[in-house]
Amino acid sequence: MTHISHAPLRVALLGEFSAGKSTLANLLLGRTQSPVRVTATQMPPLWYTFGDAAPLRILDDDTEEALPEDAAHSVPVEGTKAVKVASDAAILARFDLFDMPGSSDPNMAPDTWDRLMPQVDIAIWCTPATQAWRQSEAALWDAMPAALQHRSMLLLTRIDKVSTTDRKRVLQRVRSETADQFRHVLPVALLSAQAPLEQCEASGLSEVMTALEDLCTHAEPFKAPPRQPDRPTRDESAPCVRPLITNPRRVSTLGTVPKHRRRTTDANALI
Ligand SMILES: Nc1nc2c(ncn2[C@@H]2O[C@H](COP(=O)(O)OP(=O)(O)O)[C@@H](O)[C@H]2O)c(=O)[nH]1
Ligand SMILES: [Mg+2]
Repeated sequence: MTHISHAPLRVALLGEFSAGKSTLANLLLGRTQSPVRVTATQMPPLWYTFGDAAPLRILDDDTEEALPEDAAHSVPVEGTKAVKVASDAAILARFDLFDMPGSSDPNMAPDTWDRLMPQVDIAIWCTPATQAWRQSEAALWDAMPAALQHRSMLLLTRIDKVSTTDRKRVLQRVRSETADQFRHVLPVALLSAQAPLEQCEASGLSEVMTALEDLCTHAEPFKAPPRQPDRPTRDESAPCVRPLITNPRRVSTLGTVPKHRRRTTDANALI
């Protein structure tokens, strides 16, 4: 029996289809492990954890099935709670990472989120800046426990697709609408983050990493995690004191979200 509850911290990437979750997962992992897709596809949650074990399919009843090395991305969604992929990516020494299916994905089993969300310590919600924070997203996030909301951040991805003049406006609107529901609300251009250094500087990823560090520092795991004998290399005694990235390009002080709260409908959610 496997319970997805043993990691010191569990970070979930949430949001609707094509919001940039898998792109961000790959940036955090420092390698392409999550499939980045332009069309809707059925994917169970991908659970990245530190180690070198073979991939596992975690079934709905928590039993495990070993998978061939190359089969992690071709597992049927039906009956699958998550696919657990071990990796030696540095970031996984700090937390386990869940690349979740899109919240709007009609192929996603309705209880996929219900089963995993209670075991998530930190959420990073990705919303495309071009149609940021739709009513469907707000409704889902409203239903999340306040404790999780306060340990989470909202990323306005695809900020590169918004004109410079509109960026401030969309950021202000979303910060206002989500007041007190996220600890950080930040814009990011995830594709630029893969580009040469000058564009990386402008991508916003450095601020995202600083905010993630802050979330890790302030987040206490929901449940005291028992030590896992099969994971001896993770420093579980001090999971949040080392920097998330060894060479952050820029560190900034993050503003607080405004107290005022306003809600718009999908119709006027565009910038
Ligand atoms: N221009 C731009 N494209 C992005 C950004 N983030 C993701 N994309 C693209 O959006 C598409 C969907 O990304 P993906 O990570 O698969 O989204 P997911 O469905 O949320 O996992 C891919 O073609 C990405 O290259 C961004 O910040 N800017
Ligand atoms: Mg994806």
